[in-house]
Amino acid sequence: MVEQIEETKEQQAKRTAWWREAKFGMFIHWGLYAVPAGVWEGRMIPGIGEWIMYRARIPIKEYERLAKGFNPLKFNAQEWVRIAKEAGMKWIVITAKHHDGFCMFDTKLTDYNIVKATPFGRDPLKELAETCREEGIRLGFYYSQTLDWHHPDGMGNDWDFDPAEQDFTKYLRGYVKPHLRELLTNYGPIALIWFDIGTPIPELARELKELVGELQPDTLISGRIFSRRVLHSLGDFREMGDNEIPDHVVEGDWETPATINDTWGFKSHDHNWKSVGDLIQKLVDIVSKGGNYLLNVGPTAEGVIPEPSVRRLKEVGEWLKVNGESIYGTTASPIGMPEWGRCTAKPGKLYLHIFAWPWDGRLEVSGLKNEAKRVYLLADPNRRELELKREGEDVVISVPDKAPDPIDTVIVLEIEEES
Ligand code: JFZ
Repeated sequence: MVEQIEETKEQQAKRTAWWREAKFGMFIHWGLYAVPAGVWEGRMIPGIGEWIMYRARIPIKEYERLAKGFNPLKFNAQEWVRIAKEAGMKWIVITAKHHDGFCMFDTKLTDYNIVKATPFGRDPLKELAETCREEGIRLGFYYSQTLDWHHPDGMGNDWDFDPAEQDFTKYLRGYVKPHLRELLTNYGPIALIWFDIGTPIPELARELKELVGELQPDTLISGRIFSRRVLHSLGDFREMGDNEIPDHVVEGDWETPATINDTWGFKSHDHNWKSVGDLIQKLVDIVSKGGNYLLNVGPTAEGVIPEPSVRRLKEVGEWLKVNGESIYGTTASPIGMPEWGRCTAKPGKLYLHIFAWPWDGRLEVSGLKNEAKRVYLLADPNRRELELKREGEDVVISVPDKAPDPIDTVIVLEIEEES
């Protein structure tokens, strides 16, 4: 075998550059689980929608029947990509195969796929890949490499199979790897593979990484390729727990995958939508700590992104149209987490994100190491200067009485650059 030449830090940084700048992406969990949408035999099944097969211990033979009723005629790749773009999202990650084992793409390895097993008969990933390319948005595939409740040698299904008789290595080498070959050959350039639930065997995880590198050297790999304890040592970025936002600045490349209600895969009775304010502040919070926000939508079995999600994403996008400069391409806060909100940075500029507007017109900024030069509201096209003065260790900015944007008003503070 040819010796693997380890990538240098610079090479890795080059591959990751777009992702570091992009900050806000769309996760899409879409599969057969959208058909029962959280309800099985008249019972509401607790937990996340895409886990229904597991939670209700649905036998393979019964779950398979869902495919016959899966005909998402309202699926429209252009529409989905438009929703992502209008939200200000820069990349999309969609489930190619989730834990239920159903393939949302055309594959020669199993007939248990959307083209062969459903009346729909189309390959939505192909349509999405083409549209993304036309629209200049990057596309990545989620692929469940460890759990597969449908494959006799995949992990996790102990109600149809006897785990003692399973051969995981055979599954990974004979099924997962050929799948990746298809996904990284038939769909053009793929921005990233979002592996999930760490492969328990390091050697096999390494084989997956090598295969991806061989097929598409620029493709990024999520931190969940390998067990969580060693974090992202094999992936290109670290994956936080679902919806987990760290409480301080975290060095290195990382991402928070997050739900917009309480499920990933569509559930008909989950109406616990996060508010627009919450979504914007979460995005800012994550970016101020150095991370990316991968926010999920769960389309229905008809192929529609639920309207409450669409509406919220549109409003986040409107905020980003005005305030995007303070998000895209920024780095983490150099002044920690101020009481009034959050901070993001670019060379020579701090973006002060005010969540809690000062009642007395005085915004105090502590911990500044560089000299403050001038200050203005990001939303002000005329960039009228606000008054700025030094008070001991702090800088005090005179701000209007009322918050121009009660969710997050961004103030730009220009600072002396370190030479
Ligand atoms: C996984 C999946 O099981 C789930 O269905 C969904 O796709 C989500 C995005 O990822 O769930 C996880 C995996 C890892 C952690 C939490 C949930 N973790 O490391 O905290």
